[in-house]
Parts: sequence; structure tokens; C-alpha cells
Amino acid sequence: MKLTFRWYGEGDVIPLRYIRQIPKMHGVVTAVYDVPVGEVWDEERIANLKWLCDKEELSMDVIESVPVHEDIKLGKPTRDKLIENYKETLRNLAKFGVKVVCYNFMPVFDWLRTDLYYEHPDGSTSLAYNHETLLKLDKYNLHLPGWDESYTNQELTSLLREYENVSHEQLFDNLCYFLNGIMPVCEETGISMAIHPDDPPWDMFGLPRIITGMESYDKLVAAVPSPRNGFTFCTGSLGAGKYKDLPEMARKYASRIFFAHLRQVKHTTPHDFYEIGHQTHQGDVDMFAIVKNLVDNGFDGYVRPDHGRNIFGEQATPGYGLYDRALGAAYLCGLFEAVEKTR
Ligand code: DNO
Repeated sequence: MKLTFRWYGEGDVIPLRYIRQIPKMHGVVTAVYDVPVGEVWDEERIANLKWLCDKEELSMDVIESVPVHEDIKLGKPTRDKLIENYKETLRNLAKFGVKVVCYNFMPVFDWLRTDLYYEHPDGSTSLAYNHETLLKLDKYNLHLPGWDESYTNQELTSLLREYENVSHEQLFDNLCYFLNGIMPVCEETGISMAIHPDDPPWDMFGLPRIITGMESYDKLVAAVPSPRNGFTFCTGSLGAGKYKDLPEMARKYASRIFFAHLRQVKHTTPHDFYEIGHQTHQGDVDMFAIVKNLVDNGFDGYVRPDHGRNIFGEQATPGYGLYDRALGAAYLCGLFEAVEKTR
């Protein structure tokens, strides 16, 4: 396992120096944030990020994310040009040693939460999701916590209308079209594509969501069998779903999981949950069983402690503070070490 930490580039308030101080830290997971979705990431920007990481002796093997343009998800005629651009970005990333690219195929929205500062009895806060609150929102006039409102209401409305005719099957076909388009470049450069599950893993605002659990994994691998096609196994996103077969997914797909986002969720009802510290006893995700099944089945990928709480008075970006993710990193290292040494 190679331990990593998400770092939001030069705009991140957490310095690389601090990340480096976390024991066993191999590298950071980062991205180019100032190129519009769909355009090529030029070598200069990538070189700059790599230089910053090199200075702190942190690897930059994993990129999260190279976002996929909505036209590709919608299957519009412009997709071919956009796929060419994506390929160019992958080639540029490979020149700087990138090995894994995380991406998602969620229409319009990425992860969704209704509360960024859910307060726990000990005074810590974390992200939370309440289904009823979400259902009450007006999808044409959205102000969601944490969602970067990059669309105007008008743009959002027309985008949502375009999706009205896109079924789950159509979206899945569009995903396969995209993957088949880029796989030759992945095979040539050695870059592995790791799809992030939908978060939470059910349809949102009438938009189809297709990477939701074991069945979607089976279906995607059957459709695009290239060894460069695989997963970002996010235990928080998948764990929010009602099918809790995470240890089984870890066992079955250990060698196709290129990247693992290990985090904890605790359900309060089947559709409502909050996030919490990483340890098994804190929530519903059996971290030990997952790590054990990954290790026992040959997992050799990257791991990052995902979303932590805000603790010790840290005023951090919700989910992305230093302290709780550092505690998570230490815990995960302990789990991996114990499992590896007792095999
Ligand atoms: C949230 C993250 C996601 C993830 C993207 C990957 O904290 O896990 O935003 O980066 O879905 O494309």
C-alpha cells in the first residue's frame, strides 16, 4: 500500500511540509485546478505541481480528478474532440510519472451533502446527509453546501433539461464510449483509470447515477475489460448505500482497485448518515475487514484517508482538515501493518 494525502495545490492552506511529516506518507493526490473542464492540461502546469511535490519528497503518482466534460456524459457530438483533449492530458500527465487518474461519471453534481458542520457531542464536526432536506431543495435554484456554484441558474436548468432524456443505460454506454476512447492511451502510457463511485450512490434530482455498488463494478469490467480500467474504492460513498458488501467488493476487486478512499460513515436511517473518524468502531464501515480483504487478495494500490472531522479547533475545509486525516492515516497504517505481518 502506498499512503497518500489529498492536497488542493498551491491554494491549499495545508502546507506540503506538514503532509510530509505524517509517518509513512508516500505522496499527495492533487490536480490542476485552473484549466476549464474539457481543455488540455499543459505540461507547464503539471511540471509546476510536480516540482512542488519533489521539493518535499512527496510523489505525485495519483491525480484526483481529471474531470469529465458533461458533453461526454451526455454523449453529444462534441464528445470526440473532448475525448481527444482528455487523451492529450493523460499523455502529458504520464510524462511526469502519473500512474493513476481518479475521475467520476456523475451527471452535473459531484458528492452531495446537506450539512458541512454536523456537530457531534464531543464538539467535533463533520459532513452529513439528510434525505428529506435534499428532497425539499429546488433543483433549478440550488445552493448546496460545499458545491462550487460554477453554473448560473440558467445554465444549470438547461443542463438538467438535457439529462431528462438520458437513461441509466445511455449514461453507462456513454461511459464505455469514453473509456474505449482513452484506453489505448492508458495502455501505451501505463496510466490506470480509477472511477470514483457516485456519492451518495443513488439517483439525485432525477439524474441517473450508475456506479453504486458491486453490480456496477461487475458490469463495467465486463464492458471494458482492459487492465487499465479500474476503481477508486471509496468506502464512504459506497458505504452510504444500502448494500453493505464492501469487504466482498474489496476481496473481489483488490487488483483492480488502484486507489482506495478509506473513510467512515454512520447511518441514522437507511438514507441519512453522517461522516465520522476512520476507525471501525466509529461507524458502519468495517475498516479492518476491508483492509484484510484488500491485502489478502493482492492489493498494491494507493490509499488515502478520506474526509475527516474538524477537530482540535481546526477551521478547515469541511472533510479536508489536517488533524483528523492525519489520525486516519496513522490508524490505517497500523491496520495495514498488522494485517500484512500476520498473513
Ligand atoms: C470528495 C471526493 C470527490 C472525488 C471525485 C472524484 O471529497 O471524494 O469529490 O474527488 O468524485 O472524481
